[in-house]
Amino acid sequence: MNVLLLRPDPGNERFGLGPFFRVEPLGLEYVAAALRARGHAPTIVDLRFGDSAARWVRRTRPALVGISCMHALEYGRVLETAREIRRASPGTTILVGGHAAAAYPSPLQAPEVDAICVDDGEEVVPAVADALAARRGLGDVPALLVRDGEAWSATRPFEDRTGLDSVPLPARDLVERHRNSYHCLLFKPVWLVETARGCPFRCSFCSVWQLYGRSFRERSIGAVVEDFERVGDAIFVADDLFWNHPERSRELARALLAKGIRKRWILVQTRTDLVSRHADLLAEWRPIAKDFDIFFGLEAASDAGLASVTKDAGVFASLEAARIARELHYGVTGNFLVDPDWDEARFRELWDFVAANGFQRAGYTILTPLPGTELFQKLAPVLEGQPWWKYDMHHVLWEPRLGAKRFFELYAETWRRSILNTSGEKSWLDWMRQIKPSQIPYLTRVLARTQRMMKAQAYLKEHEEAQRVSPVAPAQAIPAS
Ligand code: B12
Ligand SMILES: C[S@@+](CC[C@H](N)C(=O)[O-])C[C@H]1O[C@@H](n2cnc3c(N)ncnc32)[C@H](O)[C@@H]1O
Ligand code: SF4
Repeated sequence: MNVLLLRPDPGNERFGLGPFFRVEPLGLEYVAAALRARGHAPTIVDLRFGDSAARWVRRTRPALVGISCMHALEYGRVLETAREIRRASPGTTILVGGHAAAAYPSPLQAPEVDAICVDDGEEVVPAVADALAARRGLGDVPALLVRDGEAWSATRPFEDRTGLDSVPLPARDLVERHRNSYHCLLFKPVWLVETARGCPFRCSFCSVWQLYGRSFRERSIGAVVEDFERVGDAIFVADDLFWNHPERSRELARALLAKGIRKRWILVQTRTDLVSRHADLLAEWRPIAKDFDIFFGLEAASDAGLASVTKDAGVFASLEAARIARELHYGVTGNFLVDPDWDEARFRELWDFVAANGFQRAGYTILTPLPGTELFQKLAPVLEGQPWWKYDMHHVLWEPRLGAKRFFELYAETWRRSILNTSGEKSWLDWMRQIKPSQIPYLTRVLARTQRMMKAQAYLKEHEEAQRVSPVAPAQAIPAS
């Protein structure tokens, strides 16, 4: 059966990581590999590159279209894409899945969607395709919400989480035509690789552990080594918590080294306390890439700030992790949270911490209650009516304590302290010296877009426009704890 898998254009990449991290739809590639293994014929289209969903429907004549919804900010665009497909091919079954769809499916329960996958896709999507091919209903396929007219019903959940080795390698060939467009700042093209899925920690703002029930699953060493061998020399590792299992990570490093695998660049995400306890493990991994960056959830400038988001690690771990990583010549990058509840002193505390500890390579996100989290549930009455496109961590969803104008002035000032500010510590010329001349136009475009994050007016303009349609609740509406 022909199956069309779509990665929609999120439509809101004006702030945040979107413009300078554009990576392949790896989830769809695993789903496609699973479909092939069952004899189906998948096509993947990345709509961020201007393709039209309707044109691909006419071209591939699919019986099933799968649309991925990874981020909450994409709900609106996913529904628009579903409507476009429905118009182009009314008889095609439309299935939606991905992180945000599974974590909080209700915004997608609309007439233009036929089913929503509320778990991983490797087992579910082939089972949907098999059921459609056999003209059976979807009631026997696990982990779905299925629409019947206006009513939605849930099918049985999985008894066990899908083992990652059930689909050892993703169908990367299906996105190869986009390869030269996938990039992460200085590196282009890049490949996205997954070695493990999930996280056992419990940070209050994070949707990952809440979706996966704090589980952590690993791919076998053999599968990861093979994937590393097949991809190019710049790798973004998708895992939320790299090095989580030190023995397995050590074994993986040794297996990669034994095969002679070396990369130009690797980026991994991990926790500060993990790194602060495992300097030896970082030493074993270091030779695998010429440039090796770590993205830490630094979150806050004080132990109290970290405790308030249940980070279960203190500032000492942040400083130790940075020290160890720098000594081993890793690039230390990370992210801090900015809370709309802050007063001026909290901003200054963060600026001082960043300056004192050299964290200029960090980014800053506005604390956002993500759908599917307890925080979202708690704040549901305050959030009512806020449009999903604002869930990009650079908009406010209720009135900040300092008022929107002052808050965004201080937020923009915070971003001006990052190395992405081309009028700051690292100039445009410093950036250009790091790349090949042929990449100058691309990096110039990306950096130019990024400068919006340093301008209070850019945030305020969007905030005021949104206020006219969906005003935010006052700061006093936020529950005290
Ligand atoms: C890679 C990634 C990105 C990439 C984009 C990747 C892409 N191709 O589009 C980049 C770096 C650009 C990015 C940006 C952002 N991201 Co992001 N991202 C991730 C990350 C780390 C990995 C996703 C991944 O590829 N996993 C591996 C694959 C194999 O798994 P998967 O995608 O989940 O796919 C499986 C299932 O979901 C399902 N599935 C997937 N698609 C489909 C489709 C159908 C039809 C079906 C049935 C099933 C299905 O099957 C797959 C196999 O089981 C996740 C973390 C996570 N755990 O999800 C965060 C994550 C999704 N991102 C997040 C955030 C917050 C952001 C940003 C807002 C960050 C920022 N500061 O700006 C921006 C938003 C960008 C934008 N404007 O669109 C949050 C999402 C929060 C939310 N609920 O909205 C996450 C969960 C990270 C976190 N810890 O908070 N991101
Ligand atoms: C850097 S990675 C985390 C790496 C690693 N798992 C850790 O926790 O250290 C993801 C970061 O995105 C930011 N983030 C995730 N969910 C968020 C939310 N709901 N609001 C604001 N920022 C968020 C946090 O700073 C989080 O650390
Ligand atoms: S922020 Fe990081 S450590 Fe915390 S729960 Fe999410 S993935 Fe795990």
